[in-house]
Amino acid sequence: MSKRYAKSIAAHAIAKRLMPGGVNSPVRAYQAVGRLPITMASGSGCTVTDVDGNAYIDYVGSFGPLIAGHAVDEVIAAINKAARHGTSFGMPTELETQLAQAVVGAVPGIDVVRFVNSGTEATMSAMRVARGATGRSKIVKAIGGYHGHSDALLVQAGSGATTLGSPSSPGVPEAIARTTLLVPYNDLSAVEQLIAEQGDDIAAVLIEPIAGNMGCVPPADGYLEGLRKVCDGSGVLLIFDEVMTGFRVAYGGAQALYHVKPDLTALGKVVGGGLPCAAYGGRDDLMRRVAPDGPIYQAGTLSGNPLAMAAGLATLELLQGDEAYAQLEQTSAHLAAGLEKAAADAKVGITVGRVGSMLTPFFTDTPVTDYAGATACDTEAFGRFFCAMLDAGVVLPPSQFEAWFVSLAHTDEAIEATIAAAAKAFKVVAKSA
Ligand code: KE4
Repeated sequence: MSKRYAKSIAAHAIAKRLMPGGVNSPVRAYQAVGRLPITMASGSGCTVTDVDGNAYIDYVGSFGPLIAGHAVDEVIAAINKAARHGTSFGMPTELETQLAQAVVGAVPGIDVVRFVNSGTEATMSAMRVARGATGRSKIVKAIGGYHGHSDALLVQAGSGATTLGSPSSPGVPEAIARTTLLVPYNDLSAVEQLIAEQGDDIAAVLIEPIAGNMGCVPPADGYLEGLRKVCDGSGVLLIFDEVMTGFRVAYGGAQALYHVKPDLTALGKVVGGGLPCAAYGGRDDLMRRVAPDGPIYQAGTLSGNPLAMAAGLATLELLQGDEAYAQLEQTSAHLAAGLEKAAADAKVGITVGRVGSMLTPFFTDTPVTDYAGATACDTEAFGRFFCAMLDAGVVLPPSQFEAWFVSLAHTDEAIEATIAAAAKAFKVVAKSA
């Protein structure tokens, strides 16, 4: 790495001594793209600046929360106002009620909601509600689906075609992993077969309605409707993990976009406007089982904290009305088309998976519909593309298996500059192929 990144290199060397990988979440260590991470100093709109003073058009967007952009005036003002009245009480505030009203009003499948502090907590709690309500223990998830790092969900497909989960991390007990069953994403018949065979032991199907953690993979036509139908016929609950898609692909999330209502929903990222906030919610009869209304326990010191509530409310305010999503669609479609043309001109094979303002250029000639398709991509080529884009002042999520995020702050100029940088980066990839 040149002197362009000298201060990031120095910062990382200190951080590494104090924190695993020098980071607080593994993906930030840049291991998937084979280089040292850059350290951020500030963000504004669609741009971030690192500690060396290098500016970048940003498509990480904090991995989803910053749908309005960095340091947006309305969000910062709301946080400042809330902070002046105190940061946390351990007692209810009206800000929680206001954000709860917004969530219940926006998300079709949520009658009752509980705020937590991360997407991991949201999916873990939704799973507990499903298990508590059904008295069943097994959970079905998609191979390549990511729902945070709770034990039952750090599970990978077992060897061969078995659906039995095995731990994807040391520290996850086999006994817990075995309660998780794995199916290929977009394979409805695999879910139907599992439920036919083991339905009486299955509490829920937990799915990203649009996969975002194998790269962005849309649901196949009829897939979500089929999941709804097979769950209805067997007493298995349907949980949509909308931590990434909630308020991202539509104001009501993917369930509003595809008109399929789950029994429980996990939310995160956008709902907290960049502060630690997530939520789970669902049918009234299910959520009334959560303490203190019912016996299913879940709690959190900073759950519903006023600053995150204020940031979430200010962000959702900016998403009111169709124009926000129309703008996100126009900007993102412009980017996707530009990437496809630039890759074709450089004779680099990509296919773009996109729903609204979340998208992934897959380095493969064939459309990606599941995790097997995603892992067949040329990740080396992605790594070279990533590094060339970074040097050109465009920062991407540092893995082929992540989604890029476009915000309301991405101007047409920023998109055109990104496409121009991509045209050169694809040529670098083609040359080194
Ligand atoms: P958190 O616990 O990281 O807030 O949320 C976990 C989670 C749950 N469900 C979905 C669909 C998610 O995408 C996530 C987290 N997404 C990753 C990005 N792939 C967060 C980035 C990171 O791990 O640092």
